[in-house]
Amino acid sequence: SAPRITLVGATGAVGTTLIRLIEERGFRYRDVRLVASARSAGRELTVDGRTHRVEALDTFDFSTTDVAFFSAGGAVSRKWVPSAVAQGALVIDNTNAFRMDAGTPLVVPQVNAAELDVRPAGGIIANPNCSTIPLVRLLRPVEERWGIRHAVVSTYQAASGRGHSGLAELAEASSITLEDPAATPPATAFSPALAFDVIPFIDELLDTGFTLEEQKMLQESRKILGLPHLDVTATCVRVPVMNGHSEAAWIECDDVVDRAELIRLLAAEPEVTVHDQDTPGAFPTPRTAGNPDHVHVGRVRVSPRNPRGFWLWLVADNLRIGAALNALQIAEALVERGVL
Ligand code: A2P
Ligand code: 11C
Repeated sequence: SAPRITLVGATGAVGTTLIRLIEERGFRYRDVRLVASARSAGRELTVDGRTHRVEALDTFDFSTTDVAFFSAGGAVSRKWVPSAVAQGALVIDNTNAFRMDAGTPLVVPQVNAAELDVRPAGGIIANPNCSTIPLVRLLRPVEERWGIRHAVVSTYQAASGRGHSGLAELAEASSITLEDPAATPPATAFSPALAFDVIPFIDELLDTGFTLEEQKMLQESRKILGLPHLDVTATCVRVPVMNGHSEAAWIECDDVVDRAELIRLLAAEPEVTVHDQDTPGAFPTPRTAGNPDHVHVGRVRVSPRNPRGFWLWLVADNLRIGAALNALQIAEALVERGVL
């Protein structure tokens, strides 16, 4: 019968997106529980037309949960996922807490769904970072057809990657700056303030000089694609966009790439729209891309000087494709396989 599900971080940017997707996709469940911090306990949220009270995580019992979606940040997952697993729940974790653990499958269903054929012994399935997911969905068919020598990526990441507080801070800082361009708006979620600026720094700094966000793109891509030597290097940049991450990628292959074939290949991927397939010069943007459940591609250009390499531009809804939708598609695949 349908699983009993629990959403941890239900009041957050990813959690509320997950609720909408459960409704839109008609995901079947026997029971749904909504969990957040003690601050939100008692708040009422609606799922499929029914009102549910939010429960506090620190007193929550997972023994009647079949699958728990965690999207309340890495620290919350590190603290509470082990006890949820010990109480018998299968956890789909949206954070960076367990992704690179050897026993934890890191899954993008369009790429490595075979990882979902059996229940993982550790009880955790990790959902990759929101910049990694759309990239690997496009790298996979390219790797299979031409082999990838390396990929160089710059990201243009939206405020919603920092959750509700990032969205609120960008809105507030924008209106303060419009009123007075010399003002110093609050800069807590982002530093400096994101309004009318771009910030080449996301997550924490590592000894290598790269940020953790940039390292995630390399390590997670290798793990998901099963290519431990894949060369991906990234610069991750926060831009003053409310929602929707973009990426510019240069991908160099082992063999010469044919643009028409490349476009056909990408367009044939599930839930991918190539904007310059039929309309030359057409491109997606975070606001105009269209179907938020697709990865959007444009500006596909094979280099005339090095036809083994090409550029593309991609846009993907980071709260959906990059987080809640990927997590729900993992759950759907588990149900389809009878694992859940
Ligand atoms: P709350 O709304 O009670 O603070 P966002 O990514 O939009 O910032 O959302 C973060 C989500 O994680 C929210 O649902 C938030 O709940 C939840 N959360 C944050 N800290 C904790 C915590 N210590 N325990 C449980 N849930 C938490
Ligand atoms: C951002 N990518 O845009 C981050 C959010 O590792 O799951 C997700 C962080 C993560 O800020």
